[in-house]
Amino acid sequence: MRKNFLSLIITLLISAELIAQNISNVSEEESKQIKLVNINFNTDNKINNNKILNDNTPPITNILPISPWQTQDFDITFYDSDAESGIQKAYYQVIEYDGIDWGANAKKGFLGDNFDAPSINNRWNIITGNWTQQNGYLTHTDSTVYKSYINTYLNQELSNRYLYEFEIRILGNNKTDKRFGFYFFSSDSLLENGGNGYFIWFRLETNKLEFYKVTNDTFTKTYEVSCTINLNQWYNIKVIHDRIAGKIWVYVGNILKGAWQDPQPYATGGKYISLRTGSCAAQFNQIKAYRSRYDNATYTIGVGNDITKDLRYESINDSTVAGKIKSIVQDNADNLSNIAVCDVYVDYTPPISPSYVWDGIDYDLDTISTYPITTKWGQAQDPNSGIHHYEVCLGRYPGDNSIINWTNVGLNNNFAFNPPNLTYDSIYYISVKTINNAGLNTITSSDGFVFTNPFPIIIDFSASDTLLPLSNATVHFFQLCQNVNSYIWDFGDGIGSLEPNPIHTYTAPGYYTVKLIGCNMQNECDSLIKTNFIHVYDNVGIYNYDQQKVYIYPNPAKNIINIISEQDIKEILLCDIQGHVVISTTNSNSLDVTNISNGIYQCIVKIDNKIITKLVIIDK
Ligand SMILES: [Ca+2]
Ligand SMILES: [Ca+2]
Ligand SMILES: [Ca+2]
Ligand SMILES: [Ca+2]
Repeated sequence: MRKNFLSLIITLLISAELIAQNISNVSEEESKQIKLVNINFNTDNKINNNKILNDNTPPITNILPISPWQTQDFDITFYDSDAESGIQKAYYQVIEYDGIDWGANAKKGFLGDNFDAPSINNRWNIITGNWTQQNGYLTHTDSTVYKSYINTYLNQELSNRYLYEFEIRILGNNKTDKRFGFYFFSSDSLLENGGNGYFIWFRLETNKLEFYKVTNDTFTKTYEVSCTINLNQWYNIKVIHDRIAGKIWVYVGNILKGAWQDPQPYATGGKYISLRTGSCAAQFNQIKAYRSRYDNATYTIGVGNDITKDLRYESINDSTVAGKIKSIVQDNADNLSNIAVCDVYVDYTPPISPSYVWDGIDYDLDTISTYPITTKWGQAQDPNSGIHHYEVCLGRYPGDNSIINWTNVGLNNNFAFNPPNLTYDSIYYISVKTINNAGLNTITSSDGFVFTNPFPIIIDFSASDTLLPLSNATVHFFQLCQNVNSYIWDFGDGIGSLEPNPIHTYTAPGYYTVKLIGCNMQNECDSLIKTNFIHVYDNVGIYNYDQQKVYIYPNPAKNIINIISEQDIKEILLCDIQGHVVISTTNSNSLDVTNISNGIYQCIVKIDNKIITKLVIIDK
């Protein structure tokens, strides 16, 4: 027995290879599967006389679990097995939930409608009859309509086989003239019989299941078998169509009722399917279309807002599936498996940013000078998968994590950084990464803050006098710094000091630029330069100034000596070295020395009850 079976299989494989080579329009994707199909078709009797006849055990299909959330195209792996006759064909379906209704991407060869929405989905074209959708069913309500039908687009050329499934209940009291049908692989949506294609037809009155082929909208009955359909009873109908081999299988309640093979199949042109009733009211539920696939294979499921994708919609919240992948397989004895289902949650959009990210905990700061660096941000949202956690970092530009790396803070909305020493007067940014439950993230940054020294170095200084006679050119310098504790003075004459408040005596007339460098405990320093800050003049000099703030200029003088005082000048006397008055004036601010000969004179200025004496040089 075993030997016979093995030799049979070898014979089959050889003949199958020859047959497969002769088939045109075999899709690349499933050419391997076509060989198996032909083994089955060409050896039905032989196989039925052998082991496969005894296979009444359904095959098994499973879908390998996937991660809960999908954000992009992903792979799904099917495990299929049949211990008796082996897998003949495997099928899968991808359906999607748009937030209102379940459906599928018909361009990808999938169909799914549970008829649960409040009204008929616009994927359906009502051609004739009175169709409505209520109580979770698509219903044809009028038993007086002789022909009613509704159709929808479905790309039926992507896989070699399609498996169509729907549930139906015929309503009524008698079977007279009552019938229903299913059209598939139709080339035309408007022609009454679909142009080119196939259909099956159940006649309740005669208890027949009929197979038809349609050519140029003219149908021909090709095959029929007995099949009893009771009134007011739900039936599950499955139709498998192999567009390459031309074979059609019809199951009622998972029992194969009949099969027929078109010797000249339409391999292409399948664009529509249609549900039909004749002279009956009927309820339809859960229509589906599966595509064939390799068994025990991995397939990529497309995810995204694009017509080329299988799953185009995102989950409407974190507990609602966006799609389902289903699998069903057929063994070589035409037993069908149970349907395996895999739920898919979809989120392909990153979270919506927090409304704010603050530098600071109570409001946004633009300068910060103390540690820790705190931050707070608004609640982020993801309408699909929800927020999983936040991460925060500190860096030199938005999104940069070079100062403090991304830190997971769970669902907290605030954080405090204790960074290593930040550089004073540099700008820093806090960034928050919001990660949704699907793993997508959005990075939102603060508008930055400048880190400033809490104890800034400020350099300033003054001097006891800045205009001094050479004979008494001793200056007491005073530091006016803040946050400085060491000093480096440069008096501008090549001499310096480390004293905070040094006293320095200049030894030559001139203008001196004074510089002070101040440093803090961290040896951070700043400096201030006052150019020509100290003026030391020669004693016989030039320009005089006393405690009463009396100025005499120019000095030396040629024609006029001017005296400036904040108080009224009563009298000015000019005396020679011997003390003789050579010229005088009253109630005037100037003295005419045009006629005075060159020399050194004493100028005596009387202000109120005070007398101020200055040396003046007349030099013409
Ligand atoms: Ca089996
Ligand atoms: Ca339903
Ligand atoms: Ca999202
Ligand atoms: Ca800020």
